[in-house]
Amino acid sequence: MYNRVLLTGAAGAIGSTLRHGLRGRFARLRLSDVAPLGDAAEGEEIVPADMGDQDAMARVCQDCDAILHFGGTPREAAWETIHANNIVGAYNLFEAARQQGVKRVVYASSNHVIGFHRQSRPVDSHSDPRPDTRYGVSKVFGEALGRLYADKHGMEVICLRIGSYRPKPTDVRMLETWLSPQDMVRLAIASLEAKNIHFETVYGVSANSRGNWDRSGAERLGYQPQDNAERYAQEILQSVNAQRDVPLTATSELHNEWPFQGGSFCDEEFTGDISRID
Ligand code: 15L
Repeated sequence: MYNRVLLTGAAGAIGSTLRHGLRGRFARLRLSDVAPLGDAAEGEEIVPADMGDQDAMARVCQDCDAILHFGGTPREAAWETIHANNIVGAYNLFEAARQQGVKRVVYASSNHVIGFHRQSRPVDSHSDPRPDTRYGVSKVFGEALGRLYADKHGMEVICLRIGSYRPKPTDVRMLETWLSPQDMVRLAIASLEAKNIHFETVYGVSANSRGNWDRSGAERLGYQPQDNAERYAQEILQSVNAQRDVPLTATSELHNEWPFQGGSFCDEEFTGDISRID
C-alpha cells in the first residue's frame, strides 16, 4: 500500500525495534536520525538529518508516502532541549511532510500528555490535556500540530499516547502502562494500514489486565495486542513487597502513593499543592 515509509528517530529505543520489525514490510523503509544508523539492509535507505534543519527535513520527507515520527527527546529535559527537538523538530517534520505531499503521519505522543489526571479517573482520547512535564507539554503541542495538519491540509494523522515501552515491565506502575516491543510493532503497522483516517489519538499499551487507559481507539485501528504485563506481576510485587512494611495486594493501593497517571514524572520539580489538583 505504501512504496516508501519514513521512520524518524530510527536509532532510538523504539526506532530500533521498528526498524527491525518493519523490515521487508514496505518496498522502501527510509531511516533518519542524527545518531549513527549503521549500514542499510536490503530495502532500507539511510538519510541522516537534524530535525532543526527545515531543508534537511524536506529532503528526508521527499517521495515518502507515510511517516512514523519517533524522533525527539523521549523524557523530561531542559526547556532548550525540549524546544529544539520536540517543538521545532515536530513543526519542521509536519511542515516538510505537507510540502512533500506525504499522506499519513503517525506521531509518537506520550501518556504524559494526561499525566496530572488522577489515577482513580479512567482516561480516554477525549480527556483534557494535563501534561506533567515540559516533555508532556511538547507532546500536547505535537498532537495539536497533527490536528492542524489534518483539518487544514487533509493529512491523515494518528497520535499514539505511548505508555511504558520496555523489553519487560520493571515496576508496579508498568503493570498498568507497559507496551512490549512486539506490541509496539503491531501498533505501528495497524496505524500505517488503518483505512479512513482523518485524525485519531489513541493509547499505546499492551493488553495489561490492570491497565485503565482506554484501548478501544487503538483496537479500532486494527491493533490486537498480544502481551500482558500480568505475566510479570508476581515477580514485581514480590520484589516491591520485600522492601515494604505492609505488603501490597493490589496495584490500586499504590495509587495513594502515586496519585496521578504520569507516575514519577509528576514528582519532578513539583512545588504545587496536591490537594488542589482535582
Ligand atoms: C514516556 O513517554 C517516556 O518516553 C518513557 O521513557 C517512559 O518513562 C514512559 O513515558 C512512562 O510513562 O513510563
